[in-house]
Amino acid sequence: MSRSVIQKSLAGPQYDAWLGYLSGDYSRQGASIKAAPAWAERIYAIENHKVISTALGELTQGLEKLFGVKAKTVTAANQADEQALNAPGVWIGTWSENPFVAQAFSESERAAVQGEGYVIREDEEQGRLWVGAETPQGALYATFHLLRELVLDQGRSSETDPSAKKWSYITEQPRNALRMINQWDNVDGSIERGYAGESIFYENGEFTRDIGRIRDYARLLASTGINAISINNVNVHQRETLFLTERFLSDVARVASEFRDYGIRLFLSANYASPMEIGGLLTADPLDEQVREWWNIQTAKVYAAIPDFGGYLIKADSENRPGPFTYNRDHADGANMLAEALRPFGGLVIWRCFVYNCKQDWRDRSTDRARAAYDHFKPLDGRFADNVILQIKNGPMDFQVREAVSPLFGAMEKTNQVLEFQITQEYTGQQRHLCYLIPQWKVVLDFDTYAKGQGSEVKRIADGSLYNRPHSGFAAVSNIGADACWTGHPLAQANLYGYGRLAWNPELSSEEIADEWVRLTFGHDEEVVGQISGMLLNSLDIYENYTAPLGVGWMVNPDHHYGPNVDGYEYSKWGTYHFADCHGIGVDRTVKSGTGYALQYHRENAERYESVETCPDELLLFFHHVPYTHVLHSGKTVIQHIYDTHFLGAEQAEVLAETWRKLEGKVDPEIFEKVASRQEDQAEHAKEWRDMINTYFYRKSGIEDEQGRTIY
Ligand code: GCV
Repeated sequence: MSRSVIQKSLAGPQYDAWLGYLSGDYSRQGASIKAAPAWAERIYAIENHKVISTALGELTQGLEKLFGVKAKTVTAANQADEQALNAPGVWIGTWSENPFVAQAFSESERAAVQGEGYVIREDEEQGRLWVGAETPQGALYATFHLLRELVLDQGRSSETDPSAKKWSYITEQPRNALRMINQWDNVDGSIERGYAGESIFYENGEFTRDIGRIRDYARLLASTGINAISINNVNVHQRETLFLTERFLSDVARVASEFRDYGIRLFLSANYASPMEIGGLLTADPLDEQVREWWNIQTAKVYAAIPDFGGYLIKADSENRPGPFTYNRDHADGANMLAEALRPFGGLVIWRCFVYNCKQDWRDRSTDRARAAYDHFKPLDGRFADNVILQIKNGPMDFQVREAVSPLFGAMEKTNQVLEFQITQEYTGQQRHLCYLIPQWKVVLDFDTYAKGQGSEVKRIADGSLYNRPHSGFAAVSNIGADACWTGHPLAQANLYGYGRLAWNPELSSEEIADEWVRLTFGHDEEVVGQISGMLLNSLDIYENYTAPLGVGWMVNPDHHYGPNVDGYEYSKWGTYHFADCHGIGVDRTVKSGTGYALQYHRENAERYESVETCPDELLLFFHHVPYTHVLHSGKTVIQHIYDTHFLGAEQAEVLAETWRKLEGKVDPEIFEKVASRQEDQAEHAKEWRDMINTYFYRKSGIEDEQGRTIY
């Protein structure tokens, strides 16, 4: 079956995700749809710009789905015939190209929003609404914001809710300049760490012909505020290396054009060894003239095909990928070479800091993977070109359910940085378990690094304000694939949605995002909203409860990373250890007796983590090796904590399944079935986790459970 046939059959609530505008039979339940506002009868978008046309299309479609009204559209093409310039309507445009919109706002209102920011104002009496921005992208984001508020409005009662009609006056400015998605898709159609089917971008070694699905993805992303995407895996294999060449550039350009319509800039992951693998050179030494020239020429070809190309995302000297180390050069040498090639075109190098020795010898107790990124990159602060951005994972290990925050945040004041999250649930249940990740990301964003004293939170480093950096923002690994609901588990859509919303505004709370997403996706039935939001908000704690305890991480099966295996990584070549034996467990990362990692933080945090007395319980085993009888701040011993959380987590997973079952008949039946079957699996799998972990630690420690529950 060809993709376009599949796509037609995909239409429906799962596929619409949060952009259904309450058009499904089930999402209408609980909402008494109000009358369409007077302005909804006509949309004026007279600017000749693709992104403005997109905004016009989105608004027309959204209003029709929500209110059933088909607005008349006034564009440059039919403006002259339009007599009713003073009639009720909505005006969308930019200050410079649309004088009607510009006139509707005062100078100070206009000055208050730049770039992708926007203002919306309604004149209720005249039945008019203005949507204005400095750029077309701003106008598009405003359009999605307006539609979102209109949908949310259907669940608000204007008599009782003072916050009703939040769209009458809106002014917004994104906090982060770069709000990026990374696809880990391979051209053979597979996705590294993908849990939602095959790639929507590629099949059988070629770009897909189903550009419609890519466009639909672009609109989902843009609706949350995403403005950049890299479309291939950071592990760039042989065939993808050719994306920079004539063999694939026209395909890349086709995809770029779909994203461009939605204000999203396209990037490629590039293979550091390209000059050798496809350029016929004998070296990829960043200081070699021929190598530099090769990148200059090849980059110019990319820009000839895609004039607004974003730049290169690079994973180098990491997990066996090539990089400058081969030539005794460092990351700054490598990144700056690419920066030089991209600079004439305004392009960026996004260089990942996920660099560590993946073959640590178990006898070597001083090497610590957690230290690696800081040790490699901190000494290079100030050496990177101004169009290089370092991309730093949220934690120093690898997207575990709980780990410390990367100490690189706050360590490099002269370097552009973006914060990398993982939306795809590699270590957090692979979209078979429910795990709403926003609360995890909030912990990272709100973490105070003390880099410039109190108030130096990670979110202020990510947004560039703490060090006044020209480039900064968020990046995250996508969780979508060709699955009908995009994300395998329908509720995992909330993570994609929430990522975009947080990248736009990191002050939003997990609760606000959950409430928004549930209402947009499922409608306003209060029981549905309450139960699903509750499931989302509890899910991270539940997952943490039955998996690796107290921040130690990694107790998964090596390679595919699904399911419990306490010693999987303890006895493998990868060197990620928990050091559990019959006496105790945990990694000593203190300065006093361990790897010294704790000292990578600024004093306030370094001291807090160094001492077992002040280290927070949830990270105890990340920083300390302690006996099982060690008493936590909670008053429990480590071993009793392990038993209790694992029994509790398995019970809670069962409750998630039960809660969902009660929603039968209240949500779309296909979504219902899909979630129900995943929740059943999760409940079963949580028991397996519980038993494996409890049994392991019972047998190691020989200590009985205080409550005498079954431990094998
Ligand atoms: C794309 C982890 C994952 C790898 C991934 C890597 C990375 O190690 O398991 O699949 O590779 O992170 O972020 O580069």
